[in-house]
Amino acid sequence: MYTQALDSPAPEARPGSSGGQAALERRFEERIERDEKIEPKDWMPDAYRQTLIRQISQHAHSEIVGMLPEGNWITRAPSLRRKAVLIAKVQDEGGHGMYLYSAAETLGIARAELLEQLLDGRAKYSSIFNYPTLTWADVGAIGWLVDGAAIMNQIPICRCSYGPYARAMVRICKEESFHQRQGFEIMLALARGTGEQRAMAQDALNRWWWPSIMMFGPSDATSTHTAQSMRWRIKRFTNDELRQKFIDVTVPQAEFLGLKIPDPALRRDEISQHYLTGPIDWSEFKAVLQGNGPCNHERLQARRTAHEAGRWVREAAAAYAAKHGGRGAQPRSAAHIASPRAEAPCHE
Ligand code: FAQ
Repeated sequence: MYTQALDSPAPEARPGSSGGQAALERRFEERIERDEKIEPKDWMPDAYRQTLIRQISQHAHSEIVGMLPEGNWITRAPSLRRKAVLIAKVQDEGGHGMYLYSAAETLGIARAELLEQLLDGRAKYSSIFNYPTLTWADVGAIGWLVDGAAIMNQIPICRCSYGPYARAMVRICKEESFHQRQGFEIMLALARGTGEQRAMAQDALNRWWWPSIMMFGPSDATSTHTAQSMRWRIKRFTNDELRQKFIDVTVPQAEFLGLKIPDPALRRDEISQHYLTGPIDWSEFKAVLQGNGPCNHERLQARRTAHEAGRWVREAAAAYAAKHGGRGAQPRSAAHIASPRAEAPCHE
């Protein structure tokens, strides 16, 4: 799937040669400086590899867990058209997870190990997916706000220094853009609907606004990884920069919908030309990251149940592969398909 150019280091840069490590590091830094893509078979510092595995796998887990809140509404979509669109969207998110697991695998970690980290609670996934979808308007709010935030964060990752991650992100961003529009269109329909529908849209905005703002991660002052990831050009903007871009784009959209952002302190600063929000409640963010959000338990439980429900598929695929002398006893594609949802409803 990926172009894997062999990086043949100059003789003095070969591991084991005198000064080899330092020369390899220098060469790597120079390539980053020249904005070259680092490919899977190229030499890279272990910390760079580990940072990518961490970020890409958290991203992959987010896509897969992110199927759950909206998947919850497929059977209750208000029309056949809405249902078809929602099925396609949720399926896209599953696809994004698959590309991202593939990209992580190019760094030398097995998908099974990444899934184990998710299922036993060691791995993080985006805080946003630990909130419940209480009404149909939440499906609109997720598309509009959550996919909107995801695009803002992910477009710069198309220029990330690691080739497979950057390339995976190109297609993902195109699909996220469709997702954002379908969400906005749902919100528009509700905002132009009956008083009850408008109230539903407003309620969804009230509940999803702050969690969407928090999706961008901790403030720059407290972010652990931003400085190094910016140096390595994995991240191109800081968490606060992206958060601000999202706020600036989204506030006028809420105005267009005739909805009110749930922040009494929100104001436009004429000097900086930015919308400034009131303080973010980071204690809520921390609680969600520590597993104490409204749906953390249900989300993980749903993934564990689905994984168990898919066991027979993995076993059947492995037996088939062994019988036909195929790719071995553990074919990846069948072993790690995101199985259909079988979850507790998380008060949704
Ligand atoms: N939730 O030092 P930083 C989507 C963790 S996909 C949970 O700032 P970094 C599509 C962070 O991992 C949404 N944990 O870290 C969709 C780190 O923990 P660690 C996911 C968070 O990596 C839409 C610690 O806090 N998108 O929505 C969060 O430099 C609709 C310190 O943070 C991506 O993954 C959080 N919100 O920056 C699907 C994009 N924020 O590892 C379905 C790629 C931070 O030290 C429906 N990822 N943490 O234990 C990134 O851009 C970055 O990883 C950030 C975090 C910006 C998320």
